This record gives sequence, C-alpha cells and structure tokens, in this order.
Amino acid sequence: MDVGGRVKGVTIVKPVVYGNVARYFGKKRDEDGHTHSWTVYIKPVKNEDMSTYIKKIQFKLHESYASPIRVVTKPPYEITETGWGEFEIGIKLFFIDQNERPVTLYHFLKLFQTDPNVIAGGNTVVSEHYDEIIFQDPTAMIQQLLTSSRALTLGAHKHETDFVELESKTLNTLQSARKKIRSDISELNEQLKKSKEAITKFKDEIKKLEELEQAKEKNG
Ligand code: SLL
Repeated sequence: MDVGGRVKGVTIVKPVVYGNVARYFGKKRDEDGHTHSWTVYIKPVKNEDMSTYIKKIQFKLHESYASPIRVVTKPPYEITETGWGEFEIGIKLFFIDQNERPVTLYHFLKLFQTDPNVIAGGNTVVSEHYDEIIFQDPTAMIQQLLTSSRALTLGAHKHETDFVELESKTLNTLQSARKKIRSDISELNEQLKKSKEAITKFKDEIKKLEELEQAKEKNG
C-alpha cells in the first residue's frame, strides 16, 4: 500500500560496521607530537555500494584538527589522520531520499590498548561496532534504491571483526550452554529423586524403630 508516498509495513535493514583502526608509530613524532595514525570508517556488513542510497557521510573530528568536519561522498567512507589523543567522532549519514532524516552514530576513537574489547595485534588497535540502519515505511523511491544496491568491486570485502563468524560462534556457545544447563537440571532432578527416596526409607526405618520401642515398653 502506498500511503502518502510511503510503503506501509515495509522495513529495510542495512547492517553496518563502524569504528577505527590505529597504529602506533613506536615513538612520539618530533615535528608535531603525533604518536598514531588512524582510520575511522563505516562500511556495510555485506558487500554493497552504499552510495546508491547514501548522499554523503560527515565525520566530525576533535576541534584540535584543522577543518574538523570531513565529508565523504563515495565509498570507502573513511578518514585517515594522525594524532596523539582519543576523542569522540560523530558519523552523520545523509540519505539520497530527502524524506529520510540524517542519522548520527558516535564512535570513540581508540588509539591505546587499554580496553579488553579492543582487538590488539602488534602495535595496531581495532575498535569497531555493529549497528543497523533501519528504514521504516520507506518511500517507493528509496525502497527501489535500497533493494537494488549492487556489490562493490573494490577488491575483497572483509572486516577486522568477522561478525557473521562471531554470530555463529555466539550461537554455538549459547547452544552448548543450554545443553549443559539441561543436563545439569536432569542430573539434579535425579539426585533430588534419590534424596527423596532415601528420606522415605529413613522415615520408614524410624517408624519401625519407634514401633519396636513402643512394643518393648508395653511388654517390659
Ligand atoms: C585528550 N580530550 O585530551 C582528548 C583530546 C585530541 C586529539 C584529544 C590533534 C592532532 C593535531 C589530536 O590528536 N587531537 O593537532 O593535528 O586526550
């Protein structure tokens, strides 16, 4: 149904990965005190050309950078810089369809290996997140754009974090945890049953002993 130009009841989800990689120079650079080079980025989880529905992506850096607002109009949506400090970066997505309001994501630039969530290897740090851009009741036009986006051919499309693998690993972990809990429960039930049986047996024995005692008293 097309109500007011929008396709009612339709939800289109675009999974994305955003974050940064950073590399330590190994020392503080004499000329500007910079210690790291880094790249902040947003990309689709599945290989596709986001420019079919993205007009531009604006990265807002710390004010200490010259012209902190950086705009990227085509993939790859990333900014590479050098610096010495960590700060929050705003990543604002503007859509081709003017009816879709811009969406802003925030990423805290990671340079240092202080966080166990940061994937570390050598002098490289990676900090990235999974998120989804959700289009609720899109216009017929954007629905067309969103469902017809083509694959990018810029080399292999891969991520620092393999979210598909992470998802299946997490599912496996959950499944084996569930199995373990189920077997623990049945084992505990078994023990409970045995304990109950033992109690009944002891109660019977106590009763017999008491009866014996009473009989003795009577006879004695
Ligand atoms: C901090 N609150 O003190 C943060 C700010 C800013 C980092 C970090 C600038 C590089 C340049 C740069 O690395 N800024 O001047 O070009 O840690």
